[in-house]
Amino acid sequence: MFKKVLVANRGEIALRVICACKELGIKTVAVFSEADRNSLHVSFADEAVCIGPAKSAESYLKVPSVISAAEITNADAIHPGYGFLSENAYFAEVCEACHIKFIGPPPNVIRLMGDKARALAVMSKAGLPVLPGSSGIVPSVEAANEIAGSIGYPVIIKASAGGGGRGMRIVRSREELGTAFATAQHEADLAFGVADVYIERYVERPRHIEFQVMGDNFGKVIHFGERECSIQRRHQKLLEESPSTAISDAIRHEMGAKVESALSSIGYANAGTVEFLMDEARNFYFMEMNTRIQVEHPVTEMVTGVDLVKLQILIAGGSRLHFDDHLKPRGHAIECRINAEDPFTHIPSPGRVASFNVPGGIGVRVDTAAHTECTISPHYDSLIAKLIVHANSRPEAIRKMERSLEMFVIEGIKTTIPLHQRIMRDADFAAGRFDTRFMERYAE
Ligand code: MV4
Repeated sequence: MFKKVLVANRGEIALRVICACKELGIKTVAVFSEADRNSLHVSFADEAVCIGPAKSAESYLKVPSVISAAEITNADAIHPGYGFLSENAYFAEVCEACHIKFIGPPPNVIRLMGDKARALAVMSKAGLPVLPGSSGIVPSVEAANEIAGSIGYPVIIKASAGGGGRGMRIVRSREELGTAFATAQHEADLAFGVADVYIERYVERPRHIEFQVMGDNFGKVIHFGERECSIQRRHQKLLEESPSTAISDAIRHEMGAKVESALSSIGYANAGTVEFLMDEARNFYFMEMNTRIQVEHPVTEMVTGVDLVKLQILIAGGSRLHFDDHLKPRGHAIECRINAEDPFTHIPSPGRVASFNVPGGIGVRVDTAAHTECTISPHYDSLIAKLIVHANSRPEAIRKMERSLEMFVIEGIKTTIPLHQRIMRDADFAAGRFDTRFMERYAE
């Protein structure tokens, strides 16, 4: 096993990885920017290296600085967390070249999944259901016209280098297609430096359901069930839960088996998430794959009882997956993302946290690196805590979340706590009646 792991991240996820290392008896190295000198991930790591100024591009995103920190401290592996360098295939290659284990999938798999059009084609061939579409990049407006005509309107144009909702265009008629195609290509080029786009049938009111997977380096891939992520706003998830109210044991079993076989056929290893759209008839369509541990991984941990971050480290160190074929989810877990922002305008609210009091009790988990008197920096994303509850049933989990939100006291900055309190009291949410447009009702 590794002797020392460098954690190439900050905030709650850096602390989460440090916790996993401590439990495995592995030493840790934190890296930090000048803005994060007094952060908890720095205090709790065995060693810490300053890698640059506050700006991410000059610190957490800077490959030579992170690699140098690993070399200097003699770390034998790097855990990238989520965001920053976690899905950078080049970074994973540099780690490999420097004989530092990258705790994640192989670089070629990261690169494949980063190319959304290619990922779709490969996953379709590997047996996952996909929407009718261009099956690859659309070279011209003439080709776009022909494809859209044969799929039928509405269609959606997506940037192949995109993901997470950036660079998409919905097209409702033939008349709109020419302009939409040109605009989509232009926006893709501006945002990602690659103009490639693809087309698929547009699903009006989808749910976003994703499967957690883990693969070892011996060809075995296991799924850990699904997460329901439809409660989001502007492509930012607000709340996630597992299991989804829209999935039966039979469907989970069927989709899980498809996901496992598709991923083992491409040599997938380590943690990953396969995202699906579900339409109103409850058909699944593969959308994209994330090749990292995700923000919302704790809901899966709570219902499966598996520490996914420890498992990532063990697998990267050469361990085999040795689970019985079917992990059955136990009870119900919900996660609320507590962001430092105005709950109703979505404007960031960085600053000094005057007081910070976390809820506790049975089935209540708080993943955070915040504390009383800490400062939320405007330089990074606004997530300050994840509040996760686990109970025997969904109604009990909702009640537990309500009381935990009430007992979560954060003063000095605005947070999304009041927004989550409204969702917990929503009759449609309680009934499991929602899709990705659920939050539009709170728009005013
Ligand atoms: C779609 C779609 C409807 N039809 N694709 C948004 C994020 C990006 N990964 C893909 N997205 C969507 N793709 C087709 N063919 C609707 C969305 C979408 C969405 C998806 C998941 C979660 C929230 C969403 C919010 C708006 C649109």
